[in-house]
Amino acid sequence: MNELKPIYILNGPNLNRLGRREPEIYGHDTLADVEAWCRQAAGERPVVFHQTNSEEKLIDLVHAAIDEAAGLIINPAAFTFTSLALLDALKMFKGPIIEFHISNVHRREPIYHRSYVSMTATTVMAGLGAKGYPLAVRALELLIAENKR
Ligand code: DHK
Repeated sequence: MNELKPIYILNGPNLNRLGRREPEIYGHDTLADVEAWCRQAAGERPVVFHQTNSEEKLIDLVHAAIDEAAGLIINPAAFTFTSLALLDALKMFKGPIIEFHISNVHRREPIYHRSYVSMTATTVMAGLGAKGYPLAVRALELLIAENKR
């Protein structure tokens, strides 16, 4: 019986098209590739991995994480910059939160420069590309071990 609490890895709108969506920005790897890399990086720790284009569903997934996850990696995509409801949900999460972006949002258009999620995230990772996701899993393990929020 695995005693380790799961980590949640949540992805927001349009990331279901990763690999086919603006590959010059987001690359050619798919979300299925990302999920496989994350599960490998997590080792024995269970991973709950989701993508949704719905703000309501993303918030429901954060609520599920509140009740059972040791830590959370979230790429909220466009909801990063628009959703106070998502911010309010994330504030309830007691474990470490890594806000993750494939691209360096700070080097892009100004509309991508103000993140509501950063107001509660433990740390932000941006610009590493899709191959940064497994690095975020390893970083989250460190934050969990340090009981960092
Ligand atoms: C993904 C998106 O879909 C955009 O809305 C963000 C983020 C950037 C990313 O780099 O993963 O602006």
